[in-house]
Amino acid sequence: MANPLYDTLYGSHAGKQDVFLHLPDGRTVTYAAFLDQTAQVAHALTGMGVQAGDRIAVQVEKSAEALALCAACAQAGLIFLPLNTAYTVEELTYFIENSGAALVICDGAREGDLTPVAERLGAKTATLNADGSGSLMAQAASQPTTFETVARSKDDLAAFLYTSGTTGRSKGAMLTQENLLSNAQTLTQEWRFTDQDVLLHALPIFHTHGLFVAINITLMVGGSMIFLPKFDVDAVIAGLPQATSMMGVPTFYTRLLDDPRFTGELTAHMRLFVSGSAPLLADTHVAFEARTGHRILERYGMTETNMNTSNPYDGDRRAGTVGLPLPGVELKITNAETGETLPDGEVGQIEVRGANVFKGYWQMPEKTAAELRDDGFFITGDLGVIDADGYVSIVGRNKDLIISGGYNIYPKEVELVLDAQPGVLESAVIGVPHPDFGETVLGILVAEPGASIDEGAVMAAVKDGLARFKHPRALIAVDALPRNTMGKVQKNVLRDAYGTMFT
Ligand code: MCA
Ligand code: AMP
Repeated sequence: MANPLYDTLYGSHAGKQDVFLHLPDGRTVTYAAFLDQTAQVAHALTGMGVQAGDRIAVQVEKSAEALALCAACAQAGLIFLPLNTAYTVEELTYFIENSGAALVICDGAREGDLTPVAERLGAKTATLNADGSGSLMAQAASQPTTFETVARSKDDLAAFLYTSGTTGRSKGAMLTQENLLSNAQTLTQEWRFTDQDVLLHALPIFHTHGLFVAINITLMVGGSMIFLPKFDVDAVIAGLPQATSMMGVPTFYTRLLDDPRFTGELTAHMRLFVSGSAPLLADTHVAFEARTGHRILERYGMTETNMNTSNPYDGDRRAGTVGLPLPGVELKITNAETGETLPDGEVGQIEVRGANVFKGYWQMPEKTAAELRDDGFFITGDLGVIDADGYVSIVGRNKDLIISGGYNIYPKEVELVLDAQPGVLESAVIGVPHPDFGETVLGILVAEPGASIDEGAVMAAVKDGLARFKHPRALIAVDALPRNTMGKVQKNVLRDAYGTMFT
């Protein structure tokens, strides 16, 4: 029975004794051992009563077992729904409810909080801890090491990834097997990956970058990964001499440049550094080359589209640009009001079309229709320009979004929490430049007439409701928010006023 995602990325490595994962404790996991464990996890999952097409919500730390869980979902035809480990119970409740997840897999530390929520919403729970312990692997351990792969087609859904929206409500982006496979195939070729590659993996595995771009490319070619639990400068510096390639957000590269141990000699074995998820400053690009001799390859993607553009592997990697549309991806710049295509050299909204583009937002037909045109073009919300050589530069955003250290924060979601606090009349949340995270979150508050705002209480409420990376790093009280004649808050005025707070 065919299942393109499983067969291509996983089944093709059956029986191989080559190393797939190098783990921080010195252990290695071969492809054969990984696939045995994948089959056991698939049995454990189906033993809990889940069926092909069910959503499996997963909030667990990064581990080899977490990867086996992802692979097991592919083998059993389940929809993998990874969730940021920073999300609060309040945030998770929304994702479980909205997705209609049949099973929630979480860290043991979260079990007490999440089990009642899952039960209320009709989902089962199981645990998976950072060290691989927990009820999921306990059930998997006694299962057979082969599992009959569930038949799926390339148009079947493989994953839901939630992305926040301008209204504050997160949307589940539905990704098919074809979306993931086509992009992995393209990137493998464009970036010249082979089974000799050793990818230093320090990204989280609940987002497209760390989960699909990095891991699926490795699986596509049968390469290996130095699989670090998170980005830690010491661990990355220790791993680089054994690695050939690394993918990261700009913060990874600025943190490495801040360390004198990061030198050309240390990176002599490397052939490729990829950056994405947030703008890489041209200064960082230049400093990186001066220090190491390597030119970072910057690419541009989105949760809804996987990767859209990339600087060339062999040609000119231009600082400040995100390169050229990938083969199979059509990209155009349009007028945001009329939707008309603009000539090269003019700034407009970026639209993309291709096998990489998602199938829409789960149970949100209006939002899908607003962003995904009937002809298949997806309106990214990014503003860009194409130069005479076809290179794309992102020059701004047509969406109110902050990207901090590669994590997206939609100001509306934070504003809704701030506005609900006693004494707060209204708020505006803006992103301001930050030396480490690129941008960081600032909350501007206006008090109700005669009221005073208890900042400690406001921050406590924020902490209860929102993941840490969304928290304002400072709150500023003002008498009134600047507004234009239409009454719209002028965030650019606020950004001008407070833009240098952290630099
Ligand atoms: C951690 N904190 C953050 C962030 N990360 N705050 C704001 N922004 C962040 N990104 C919090 C921590 O909880 C901590 O809070 C404090 O900030 C400082 O933590 P620190 O130890 O410095 O952080 P860290 O644990 O080292 O993490 C920073 C990081 C990490 C390594 C940059 O955020 C990261 O791995 N980012 C990658 C995100 C990513 O993969 N994005 C891809 C999205 P406290 O001080 O209270 O303890 S996919 C995507 O965007 C598309 C498809 C694409 O194109 O790729
Ligand atoms: P997400 O919703 O997490 O998938 O984030 C996607 C957004 O990240 C895009 O719409 C862009 O705004 C931004 N992004 C991704 N890669 C880059 C890049 N190389 N340069 C600038 N912005 C980027």
